[in-house]
Amino acid sequence: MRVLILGGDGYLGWPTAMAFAAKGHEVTVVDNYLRRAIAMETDSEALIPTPNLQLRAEIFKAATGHEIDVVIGDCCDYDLLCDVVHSFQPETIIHYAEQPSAPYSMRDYRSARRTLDNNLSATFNVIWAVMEKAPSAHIIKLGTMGEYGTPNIDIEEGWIDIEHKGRKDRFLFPRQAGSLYHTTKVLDTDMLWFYVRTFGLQVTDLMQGPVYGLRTPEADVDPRLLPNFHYDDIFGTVVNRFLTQAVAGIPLTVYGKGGQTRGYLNLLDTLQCVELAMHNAPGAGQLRVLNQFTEQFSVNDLAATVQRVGNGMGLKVEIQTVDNPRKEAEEHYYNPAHSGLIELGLKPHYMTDPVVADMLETVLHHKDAIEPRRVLPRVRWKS
Ligand code: USQ
Repeated sequence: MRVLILGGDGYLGWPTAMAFAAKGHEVTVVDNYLRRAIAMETDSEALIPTPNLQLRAEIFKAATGHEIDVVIGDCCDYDLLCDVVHSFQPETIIHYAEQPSAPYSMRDYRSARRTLDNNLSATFNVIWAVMEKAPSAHIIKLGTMGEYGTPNIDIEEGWIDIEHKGRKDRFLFPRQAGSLYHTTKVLDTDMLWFYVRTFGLQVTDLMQGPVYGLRTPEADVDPRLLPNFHYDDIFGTVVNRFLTQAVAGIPLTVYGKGGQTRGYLNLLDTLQCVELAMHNAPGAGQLRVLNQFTEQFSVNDLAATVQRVGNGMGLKVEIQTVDNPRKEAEEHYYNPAHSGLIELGLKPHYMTDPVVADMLETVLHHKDAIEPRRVLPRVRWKS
């Protein structure tokens, strides 16, 4: 298949590009290095330096013989995106091209504005580029489980049947996000659903939980092919942060009571899920929503796991309670459905102790590069 990956420099974009190229697909990636720029501006650079996209594509080709075409450009530039879609004629477009950090979106006016403008413009341009240049392309959009928030009822897979005053209808599941970043994903979903039902696009919206991990079979070929791995408060997700803190001897930063529960998944499973979505396109005029995670933990559960495994490896892992910089429920009901991807064939990689130990080993190789000043939260939701 011809696969266009938007946001190909990202934590998910680059491993996806390699995995798909290695399977023989024709892959083009687009990225404007927004995350790298924000990381530099906010002193949040990744633990492991990653070469730029062109260089990584060259290293990958030399090691495996597979090509990845690289376009450096901004998906908010409609002419650029249209040109790429027109000339490449993708059958699948995987849209990761968004500012992915909740804390960055809550930092100040400029960061909020940039998140809103980037995320909504990119999605709007993808929709229009498909309608104008490749109307049968399947858009796979990376959404987030955070769109749903933490309601006091079971979370369904995208849709809910509601009976009201004796009549029934089906609606997108109610969503109440906890950051502006997550809210942009809610708005993306609404916009996609409008264009799907009105103009017959075909879209899969993946509601993904926090992802952890580094290693993929393709990255094992050369360490320069590893995905970017952040441990800072802006781009680092909780598992990657705890692993790095454990290695650096910094007590694990549990925000508030630590009962915040989310659905997590291994990077390897993100790759599987996106591939399953690609091979099971929903058909014209359909918005399919899949909840993309494999197991759920509270922050306290995660801290205990990293502490147990880290101590078993001779690290001295402590846990601290940090005043929660976010506005979120710290103890709550959480029961989201997630059978759709399993039914499509997902074989989960669970967070076993050996998996955690392997990630700690990788981080240990980069221990000297850890900058403790990037660890404690620098952005607060409330003043
Ligand atoms: N947390 C801590 N300590 C930390 C960091 C985080 O207790 O040092 C807590 C947070 O308060 C939150 C939970 O861990 O309750 C998850 O935080 P996170 O930073 O790992 O995840 P989040 O900000 O929600 O965002 C990440 C990705 C985002 C993706 C989302 C999926 O950055 O792109 O959409 O995970 S989800 O969380 O399901 O919305």
